[in-house]
Amino acid sequence: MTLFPRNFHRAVAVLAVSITSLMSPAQAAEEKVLNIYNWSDYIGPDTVANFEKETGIKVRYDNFDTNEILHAKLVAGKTGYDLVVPSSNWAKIQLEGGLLMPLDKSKIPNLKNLDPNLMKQLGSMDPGNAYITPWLWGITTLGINVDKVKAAIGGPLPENAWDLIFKPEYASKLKSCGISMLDSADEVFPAAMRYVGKPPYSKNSADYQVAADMLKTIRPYVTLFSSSGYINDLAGGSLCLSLGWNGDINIAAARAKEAKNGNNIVSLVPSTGAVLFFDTMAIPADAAHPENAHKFINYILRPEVNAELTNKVFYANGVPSSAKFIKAEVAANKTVFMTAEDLAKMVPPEAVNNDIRRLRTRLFTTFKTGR
Ligand code: SPD
Repeated sequence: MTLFPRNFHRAVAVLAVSITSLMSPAQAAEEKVLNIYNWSDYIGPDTVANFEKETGIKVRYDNFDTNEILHAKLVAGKTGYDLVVPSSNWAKIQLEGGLLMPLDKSKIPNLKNLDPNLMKQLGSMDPGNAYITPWLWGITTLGINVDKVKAAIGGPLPENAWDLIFKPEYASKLKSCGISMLDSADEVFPAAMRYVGKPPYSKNSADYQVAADMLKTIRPYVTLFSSSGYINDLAGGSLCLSLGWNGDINIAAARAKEAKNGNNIVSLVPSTGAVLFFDTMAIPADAAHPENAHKFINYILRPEVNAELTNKVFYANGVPSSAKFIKAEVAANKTVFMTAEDLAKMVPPEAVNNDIRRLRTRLFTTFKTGR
C-alpha cells in the first residue's frame, strides 16, 4: 500500500522542472561570488587567491576581532556573508537560534580528512556535526617579551604565569613596559574566572562579581585593550605582556625575529592551564551563495590548504594529514602543537546563556572604564 496517489511522484517531478525553468540563471547556477567574514590575521597569504583562481569565484573577505561582533551581526540578520567563523561555543547558540544553515555533507567530501576526536569535541556544541567544521584551534594565553618582563619584575617568572597579569604585585611592575588584554568579555572573563577559582563559564552570576573584583585591582596597570593590533605592538616592543591567543603571539614572535629587533616574544603554555577555543566555518541561514560556501569549506579541508593556514598563523588545525605539509619549525613548536600532557590541563569552551553574556559584558565595560 502507498500513502501517495498513483501519479504523485511524477507530478512532483514535473512541478520541480517547471519551478527550475522559472528561476533566474543566477538562482539556478549561483553567481560566482563568495562573501567571507573571518577573524583578522587568520589565513594564509595565497589561500583566497588560489581558491579564486581555481574556481573563478570572486571572494570578498572581511575581518572581525571578537565573537561578540560576529554574533551581533548574525542576530541582526542580512549580514551579506556566505561563510563566517564563530568559535564553537558561540556557534552552538547560533545554530540553536536558527541563524546557521545545516551543511550539505554530500558537497564536502573532504570532511573525511577531519580528526574524529576534534569532531567529537565539536559535536558537544553541534550534535551530529551538522552545522560547523573546524577552521583552527588554540588557547587564550599570555604572550611575553621575555627580557623586558624579567627585567621589570626583577627576578624569575612566577610559577603560575597568570600571576603576571592578574596579581597587582607583578602587573604594577609591568605597566611601564606595556600590558594589553583582548578587548572582549568573552576572552577576559573565562581566564579571570579560572584565576579566582571559579568555573570559567559559570552559570552562577555571583561568581562573575568575584572575577570582576579581582580585575578591578589590576585595571590601573592595563595599558591597552586590543584583539588584533597587539600583535604588532608585542613584536615591536611597545608591549611586554599580552593576554591574547597563542597563534597571534607566535605571529608577533615571528615578526620580531624577522625584524631582528631583539624582542624575544614567547607564547606561554601555562602549567596551571588555560581555556581552549575551536573556531569553525559556518554558513549563515540567509546566505545568498551557499553553494560557493560549501566549495570553500571543501577546499579549506584539503591537507595542503589546511597546512598553509597553520604555517602562516601558528594555530593547530583539524586535518591530521596536513602534517606532511607543515614546516618543520612549526611542527616542532609546542605552543602550536601542545603535548598531550599540556593539552590535558586545558579547559574546553562552553556556551553561556544570554543573561550571563549580558552580565559579563556589563562587568567588562565597568572594568575597562575603570569605574
Ligand atoms: N587572529 C585571530 C585569532 C582568532 C582567535 N579566535 C579565538 C576565539 C576564542 N574565543
